[in-house]
Amino acid sequence: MEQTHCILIGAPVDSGKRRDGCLMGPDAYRVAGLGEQLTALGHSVEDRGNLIPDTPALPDDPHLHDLPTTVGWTRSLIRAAKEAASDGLPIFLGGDHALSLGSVAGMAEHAAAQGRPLFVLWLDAHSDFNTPQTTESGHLHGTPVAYVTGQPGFDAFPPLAAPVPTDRIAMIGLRSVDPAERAMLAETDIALTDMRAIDEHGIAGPLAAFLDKVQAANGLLHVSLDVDFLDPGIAPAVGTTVPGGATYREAHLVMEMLHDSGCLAGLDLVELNPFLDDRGRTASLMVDLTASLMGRRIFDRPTRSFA
Ligand code: NNH
Ligand code: MN
Ligand code: MN
Ligand code: MN
Repeated sequence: MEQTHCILIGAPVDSGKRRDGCLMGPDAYRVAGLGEQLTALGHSVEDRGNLIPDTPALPDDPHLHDLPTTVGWTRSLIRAAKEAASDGLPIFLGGDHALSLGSVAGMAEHAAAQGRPLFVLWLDAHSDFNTPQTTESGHLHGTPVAYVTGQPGFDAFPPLAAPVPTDRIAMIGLRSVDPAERAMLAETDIALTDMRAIDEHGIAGPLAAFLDKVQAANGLLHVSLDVDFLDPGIAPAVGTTVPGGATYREAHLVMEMLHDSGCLAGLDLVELNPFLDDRGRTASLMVDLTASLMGRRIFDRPTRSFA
């Protein structure tokens, strides 16, 4: 099995929405045994501890919740992502999804420096395609995909060195999209797979099609896994539960297919709110999914039924 140098980057971002608690996420993943699981799979693990956000001299924006803190996180995460990506596989331990403004922007810079295209897989109930102008909640965790694709309105944020073209993004698991996001998404070629499509046709098809594209382009793939991609029945520890999410096996299958693709270059584990968890089961599930992504499998060879 291929050995990977996994770099854990704690990013206790809690500024992306009003309800607090995601700042406990990085330690919950550590307590749930993320490092040990990766080591048991034969990988090397380096825990870089928790990042500290920059403190930009920026005024508050009355329409937005805690803009200065999220801009500060974005700056420090872009640096951390670029540093880690040249040393191994960065695994960002969130923190809410505002983390991904920085992690994805930094990974995109890294990929550009390597002369390779960055692709992004967004596993989430939400499309996170609001801009600071369109957001109704003022919650910046609902904006990272708009930022990294270069939509207008992010002037307070670091200028994007390497915008991600929309045809290199796939979203899977959608079931809560705001009207403004829906209108803007209709103008893009982001690949959208909502829960209805998964119910009717399964989750493997759209993922396989996207992975074929990544492989054909010799791309680097960044995966952003929001806890609310999962059904709240198996993953209650998230502030924005939406019924009807991915099942246990759908989620593991996604991870197993991603592993087999060999394209993985970076991972965000976001939106875990340990304060809302039930005896650590959501943190443990996220760790198990990461283990599947990093090569844990039921058998070492494909199995088939007896003819
Ligand atoms: N779309 C909503 C907003 O912008 C909700 C975003 N919440 C999330 N995103 N949890 O993944 O406020
Ligand atoms: Mn807050
Ligand atoms: Mn999200
Ligand atoms: Mn979400």
